[in-house]
Amino acid sequence: MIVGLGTTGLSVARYLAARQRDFAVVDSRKAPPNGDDLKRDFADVACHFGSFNSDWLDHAEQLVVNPGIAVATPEIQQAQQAGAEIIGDIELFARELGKSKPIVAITGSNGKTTVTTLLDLMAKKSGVNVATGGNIGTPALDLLQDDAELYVLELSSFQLETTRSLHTLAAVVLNVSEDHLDRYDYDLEQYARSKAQIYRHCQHLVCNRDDVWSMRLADDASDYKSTITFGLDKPETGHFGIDVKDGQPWLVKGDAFLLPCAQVKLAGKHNLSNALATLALG
Ligand code: UMA
Repeated sequence: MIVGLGTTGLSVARYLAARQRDFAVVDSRKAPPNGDDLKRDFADVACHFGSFNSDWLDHAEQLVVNPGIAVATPEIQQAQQAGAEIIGDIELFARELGKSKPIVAITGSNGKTTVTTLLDLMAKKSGVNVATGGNIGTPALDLLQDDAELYVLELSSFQLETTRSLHTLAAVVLNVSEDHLDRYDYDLEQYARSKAQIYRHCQHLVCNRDDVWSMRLADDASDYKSTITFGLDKPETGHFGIDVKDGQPWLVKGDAFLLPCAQVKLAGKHNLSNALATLALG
């Protein structure tokens, strides 16, 4: 059962249809975004618009919930109690790819689109056939058509809430600040913990020395190969930061000087941090 259409729900419909899986769609809006596309491309698929049809949800085996809909929604909770598995589109993506391709995942309250875009450009400049999407625009499942060498995903806390099996080569929680707290009972800890999912099956954790939550969530992770940190101070060997040469600040890795900060074309200290995060992921 696809719960909530939008761009995500439509990508899930395409994915399931391509694999000859049976599905239906519910959306609590009478005229949901992409409703016409669904009816045009999947004329035979059962859909119910205007409410979360509990009759349908309670009989579903699996709900693929749109990130715009809280899992705490009573009808979804009731379906879970009736035995339905609750997942999201990123979980389907993760189950499809398994460990077959390298995936880099990026989350954080601020800067995730910048870091995702920079990493995408960095991979392209290096000649890597990269597919980039997720919260940034192209829904993750649509990226599978590209058969890329590398997948780069921007993930929101909403997407991470319904993801359990994503195996990443590298992942980062850039920072955690008060955002979207209405979906987390105004509890920062609960919001931060949803982001920690990104480190669950990650080989190389990247975390931000200047952000308490990023460091704490990485500390709590288990089963990984390495941790690489970034921050705006002078780093230890193997980590990323800023050091001074001839009176000028540079982006550095350990004691290797990489690029004068003045040459970073994005303005602001936060973008030096974003550039360092990208280098660490790269
Ligand atoms: N719906 C219901 N009942 C509800 C709420 C929503 O039925 O109570 C339905 C709506 O009618 C709609 C669907 O659920 O059909 C939700 O549509 P949407 O536009 O919110 O979602 P999508 O188009 O699928 O877009 C989502 C992300 N949106 C959210 O997480 C809110 C997009 O991130 C993302 O680009 C897209 O998937 C592809 O992966 C946008 C965003 O604002 C940019 N993200 C937040 C952020 O960056 O802060 C998290």
